[in-house]
Amino acid sequence: MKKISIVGVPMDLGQMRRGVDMGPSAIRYAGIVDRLEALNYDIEDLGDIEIGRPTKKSQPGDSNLKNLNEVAEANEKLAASVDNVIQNNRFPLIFGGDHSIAIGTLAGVAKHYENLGVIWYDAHGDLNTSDTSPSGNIHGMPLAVSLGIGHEQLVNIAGYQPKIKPENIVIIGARSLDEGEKELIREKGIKVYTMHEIDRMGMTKVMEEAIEYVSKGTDGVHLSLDLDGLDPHDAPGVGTPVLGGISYRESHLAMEMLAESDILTSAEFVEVNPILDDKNKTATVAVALMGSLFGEKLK
Ligand code: B3U
Ligand code: MN
Ligand code: MN
Repeated sequence: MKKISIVGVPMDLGQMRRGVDMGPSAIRYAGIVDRLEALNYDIEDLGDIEIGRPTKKSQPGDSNLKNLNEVAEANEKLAASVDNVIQNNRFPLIFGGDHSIAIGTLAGVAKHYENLGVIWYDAHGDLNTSDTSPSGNIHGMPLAVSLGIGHEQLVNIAGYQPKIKPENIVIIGARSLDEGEKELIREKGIKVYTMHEIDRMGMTKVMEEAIEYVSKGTDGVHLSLDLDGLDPHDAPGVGTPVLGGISYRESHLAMEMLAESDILTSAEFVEVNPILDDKNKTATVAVALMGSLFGEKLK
């Protein structure tokens, strides 16, 4: 796929640390368009989805979910935009924003596939529901929502559900899973490579297996990369850093292996928070990883 459309989602309402709404700007500032154009892609930057500001109505009485209405509304708009990109035969590349935007991305993408594979690169499982969430933050829920589990307002975005199937998902880099998430992983048989497996097997083997796993029986593969999947040393500008993460080097390798496999049909990079960052390091890391993901080579 040589034509890429960029969509920014400047949303920070799926969690409580302000600043992640500036993620799309930071990634653009770090040079993503030039970087991809240098690889001969036809790049179209569609700009940013408009995000509402929270009001008193944001938390309806029946729900503990924070900013539910605004998050749902933004994700409806994002889903429509992503749907349009794919209808135009272009590759959707989405910049967050907090990870709750994956609800809209997947709603727009999964319409086009019977069996969408998903690679979830993250320190967290993002498999909480209103019942299991310790925080009420929707960025801890998008994977569950996309499986059809969660608040109906989120689950039904774009008018259908579920978006994805548990057997088509692989989580990579997990090291902070809540009890309810672990239960769901067991119940649904979701494939997870925690840091334990990455350390034991090495990233090469993990990615070989993961690529094979998500390609089997699927007709498209989405990469959802949460920058907190990386170690906070390499990606400090994230809202919920967790020690002991995937290194910059391992992440490059993972992106290069994905490039070689040529399986991806859409991708998103989320949770870049320039306010918490060290001189735009995390956005720069995101851009470097996208360089590898889209085929940059050293020789
Ligand atoms: N699992 C916790 C924390 C969390 C999830 N995603 C991030 N943090 N980035 C929660 O609030 O659901
Ligand atoms: Mn996440
Ligand atoms: Mn995370």
